[in-house]
Amino acid sequence: MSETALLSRADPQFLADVLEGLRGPRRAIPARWFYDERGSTLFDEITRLPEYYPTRNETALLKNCKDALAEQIASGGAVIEFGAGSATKTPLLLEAIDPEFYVPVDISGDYLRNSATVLQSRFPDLNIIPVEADFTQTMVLPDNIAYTNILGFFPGSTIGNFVPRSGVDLLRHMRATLGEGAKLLIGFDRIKSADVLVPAYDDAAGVTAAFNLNLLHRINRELGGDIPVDAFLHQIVWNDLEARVEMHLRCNRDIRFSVAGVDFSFDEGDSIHTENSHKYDLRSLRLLLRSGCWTPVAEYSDPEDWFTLVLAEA
Ligand code: AVI
Repeated sequence: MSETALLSRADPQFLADVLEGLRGPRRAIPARWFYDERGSTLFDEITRLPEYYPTRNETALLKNCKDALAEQIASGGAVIEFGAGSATKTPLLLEAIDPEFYVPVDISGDYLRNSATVLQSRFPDLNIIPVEADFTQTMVLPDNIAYTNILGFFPGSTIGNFVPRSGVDLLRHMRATLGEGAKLLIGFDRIKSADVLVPAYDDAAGVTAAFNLNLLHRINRELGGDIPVDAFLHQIVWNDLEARVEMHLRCNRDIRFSVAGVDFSFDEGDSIHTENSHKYDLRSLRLLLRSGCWTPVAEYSDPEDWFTLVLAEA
């Protein structure tokens, strides 16, 4: 396929973010572009790695606080999940609170519809209404659902992938989408020793490295790039000041390459910042929620205080 034909099919926002992000001196590409088909498969693998505790701990926490959640949240309402839903965590919530409607919202339509089909076979009586939309913006919910007892569900500590200012905006958009009287159940990964945090993002099997490097393969494939992927190394930094794990792609030699006909040159040691994963203490997560117009009403943490689920009210 010619470069013009390839670029005419490319996502214009991806192209703009990459061209802007590769310009120095502080190179950075938004983490949302990790999730093409290969990236989503690799992320699924990450969630099963021995070093990646967040999924395991949050799942165990959901199991343990099922009864407490059922006391706080009336059954027969609607669950709006921000994201396509996980095969393990979503069923636990649905079993606990028995809603009438389940509305998963995700930008990736195929992924969304596939997981909705799997879930429907497990919950045949549940009304599942997948919505293909960008949940980082305020959106209109489908008009055929009951607007009483709305619960937003945002697990996985995905909030941590947003810098605090964007996290506040995101929470405010969720508040506007869900409306007055809604509740939100949201997961936060807690601050802990760098000896635990760093391996969770730099696993021995190299799956997270492949996930990070896949971004460069995606750029080459979708934007007609010729980045020498083998010149980049996966690098993890615990940034204590910002309380976040950072992922970078560090260049190990001087290189030149082009993307969409634009030339770039990198020196040895230059890097591209590809992801932030913020971690929280109780004060910082409460402050974030309040700044986002949500009032925390209950907090559930695991025995190690590694992960916290917060129920908040609009
Ligand atoms: C999706 N998100 C919450 C993951 C995280 O832990 O920040 C993404 C991830 N990146 C590398 N490993 C997992």
